[in-house]
Amino acid sequence: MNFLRLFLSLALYLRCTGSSRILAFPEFPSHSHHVIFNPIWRELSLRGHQVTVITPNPMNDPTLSNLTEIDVGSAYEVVRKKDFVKNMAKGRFIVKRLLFLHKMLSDCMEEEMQHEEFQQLLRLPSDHFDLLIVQTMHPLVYAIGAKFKAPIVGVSSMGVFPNSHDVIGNPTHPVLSPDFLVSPEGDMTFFDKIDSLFFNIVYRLVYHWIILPESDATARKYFGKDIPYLGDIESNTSLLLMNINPFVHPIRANVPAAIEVNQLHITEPKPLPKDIKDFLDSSPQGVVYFSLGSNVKSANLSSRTREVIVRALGEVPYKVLWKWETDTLPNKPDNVMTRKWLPQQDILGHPNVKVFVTQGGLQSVEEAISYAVPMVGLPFITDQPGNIKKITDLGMGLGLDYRTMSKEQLKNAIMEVGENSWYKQKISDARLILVDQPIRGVPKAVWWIEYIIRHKGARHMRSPAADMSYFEYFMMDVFLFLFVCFFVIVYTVIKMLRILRTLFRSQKVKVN
Ligand SMILES: *[C@@H]1O[C@H](CO)[C@@H](O)[C@H](O)[C@H]1NC(C)=O
Ligand SMILES: *[C@@H]1O[C@H](CO)[C@@H](O)[C@H](O)[C@H]1NC(C)=O
Ligand SMILES: CC(=O)N[C@H]1CO[C@H](CO)[C@@H](O)[C@@H]1O
Repeated sequence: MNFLRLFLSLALYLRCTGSSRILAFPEFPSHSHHVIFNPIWRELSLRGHQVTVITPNPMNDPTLSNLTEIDVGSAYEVVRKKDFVKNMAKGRFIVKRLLFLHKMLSDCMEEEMQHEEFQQLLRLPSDHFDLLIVQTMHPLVYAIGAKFKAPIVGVSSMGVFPNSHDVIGNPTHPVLSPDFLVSPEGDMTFFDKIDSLFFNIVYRLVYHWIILPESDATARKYFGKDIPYLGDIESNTSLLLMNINPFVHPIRANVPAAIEVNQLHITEPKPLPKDIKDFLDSSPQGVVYFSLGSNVKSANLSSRTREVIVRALGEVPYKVLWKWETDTLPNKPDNVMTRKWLPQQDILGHPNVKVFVTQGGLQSVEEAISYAVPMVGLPFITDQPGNIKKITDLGMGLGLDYRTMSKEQLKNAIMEVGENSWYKQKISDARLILVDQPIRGVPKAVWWIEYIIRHKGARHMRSPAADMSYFEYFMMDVFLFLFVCFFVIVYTVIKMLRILRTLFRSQKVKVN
């Protein structure tokens, strides 16, 4: 029976959904997000769909003849001007961070929507696309749903905010599934629980009273006065595809329309460029691979932090490959080689790489697990501190605070992770679990996207919770009723007892 079902679903996957027209709007100008999304656009186009993507990170691959990319990379300038890393740093008041992100993304998308090619898109007939795919970072993207009448799929390169869970009726329990911006990793203290509950309430107030109405007003500037309310378009979301890693993200309950995928960007290792291959091959004593990802620039570290790192790396008995974004690294030790860009996965796949020093972004962590390279984490923003805490708890590496660490601490952490085989064992075990899945990330995401097209939005799997008010969802009507019943009963019983007592007394008096 199971075998038959497997065969049927495979047959459905192989059977072409036909060639559908898909419009995708992954709006956020951040390289690490598009590393996750681009393989999905590629695969959809290879399967014969006509895919149009409005993206700040186009692949520009001429062999993908069914893929049209509208390059809105100019939005990166908006992010650069806003000092994203500093403004999203942990410790800042959560409402301030949310409003900063809202303003920044709103400005980015206005920049993107003024694009000539975007404007041309709006001249197409409203039934031109069979499916819309949006990144669920900001409600302004739902404006394309005002123009094009088609089912909507939300995608996220990490967890999603409570509003995206709400529109498909996915539970957001503040203790069981705390938000990734709160991210009290592991066991929550009593105050973490209060913090998480507070976030759940405050987020919704900010979203529904400020972010959504403001975005709705902006959308009307570009899409006309008569469009439906943005929140109503968002509420029509058919499916949510979340990039969730089973090790760093908490296990959570999901409704059928919430699909977890991972390893979307993991590829087979490719041959390395010659200079890097020679460097790695000639280092049997081990190599430290150092990269702080694409948002945090190594070259923009404070000079104190940079000096600490340079001196620690100079003292380890390994060679070091450092993703360093300028031409010269001051006081560069002899065992260190720098490059402005490095093919990270292919390097992590090299057997001589012993330790990965990382900022702890989700993609980097997933690559480290996929190639079983233990980590030393120097987290900076958003989900990075939480990811590194998780990695440390699971024994897959160690974490340090880059602001306060000393040269000795960094050196010791690298030596410990490099020499103690326990870390390597732990991450190798994790790797076996990560890759043991019935279907890999990209085919799974594509299967679900085509499912939504085949079943025209798949309303049949919409959770009833998606269309309930908070009042109904939390059964306040039921509790209110029971509460009233309880008081009526208690009141009646007390009254009756009083009457009985009076009767009893009056009888006593008579007897006397
Ligand atoms: C483009 O789509 C057609 C079907 O619409 C398909 O036959 C072809 O293989 C696709 N080509 C590429 C390069 O993806
Ligand atoms: C939501 O979807 C339904 C069914 O597909 C459609 O009739 C309705 O117009 C949509 N509402 C909005 C606000 O887009
Ligand atoms: C390499 C790099 O990103 N350098 C940047 C560091 O930050 C300053 C301003 O904060 C920029 O002007 C540099 O371009």
